[in-house]
Amino acid sequence: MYKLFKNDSINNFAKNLRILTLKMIYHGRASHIASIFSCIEIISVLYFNHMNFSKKNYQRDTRDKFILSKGHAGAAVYAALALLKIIPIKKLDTYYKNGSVFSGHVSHYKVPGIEYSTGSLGSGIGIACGVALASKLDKKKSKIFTLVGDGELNEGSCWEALLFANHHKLNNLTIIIDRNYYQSILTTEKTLKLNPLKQKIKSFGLDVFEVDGNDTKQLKDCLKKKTTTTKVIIANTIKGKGVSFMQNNIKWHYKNPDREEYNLALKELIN
Ligand SMILES: Cc1ncc(C[n+]2csc(CCOP(=O)(O)OP(=O)(O)O)c2C)c(N)n1
Repeated sequence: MYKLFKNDSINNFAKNLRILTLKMIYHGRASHIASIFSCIEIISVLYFNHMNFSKKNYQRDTRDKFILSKGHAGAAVYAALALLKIIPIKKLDTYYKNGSVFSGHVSHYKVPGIEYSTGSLGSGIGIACGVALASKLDKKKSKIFTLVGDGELNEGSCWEALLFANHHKLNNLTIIIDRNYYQSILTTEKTLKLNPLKQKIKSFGLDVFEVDGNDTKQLKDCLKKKTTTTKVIIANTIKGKGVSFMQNNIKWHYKNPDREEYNLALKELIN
């Protein structure tokens, strides 16, 4: 049923993630396809390349941990876990359906490989800080990663977490901001201005980098950099990336594709 690319490179992993998540969203009659497409390269680099996380070690204490703070993009993480063979790919067919464990906002309940349930924006980043501090106190080698939406930064709890991260010099923590400049119904700058974002976060003492967040090479190189405090990566992305009519078109935050839109999108992703 799932005709996919050979899973032998980050770029193919990313292509497969877009195809799988499009199918999940379409068949589940769910939302947030543009939010998912925005961060596909970020999720791909983390799971395919950077994190010490695999089918072999995902239950071990030494694994790296990923907490999706923008929980509405959960389909991308479920699909990544399926590509890593941690969950059966066929099970993705139940996504967002009654009785399924694969809810629209990411959930760890009965889903192996998911660290924490999120969806209430502004919560995952603080949780990631706590996990990183605990890991440091326990002298564990695990690295902790969290992915936050830019609109999510409207939540004050995110800024409290940034203060906490630098106070404890959590250099085992990387915070990636999916900077696509959109939130649910407007741009971030029209809703609650964030710019100059880099300077704001720098002023908290954190090590801030800016990359093209849809470029796997730039993400890989940036993730490798060593820092003495928490690393924050502002990943400039395109909301809806990969499907021409969804890119930077805010209606795709919530809209579910109809059959014609689904077929058009799939055609673009397969070619
Ligand atoms: C506390 C809270 N308020 C509102 C929502 C509803 N909501 C879901 S996604 C979203 C917009 C998020 O925008 P952003 O963080 O920029 O993520 P994007 O989808 O653009 O990647 C909102 C308001 C929520 N999930 N949690």
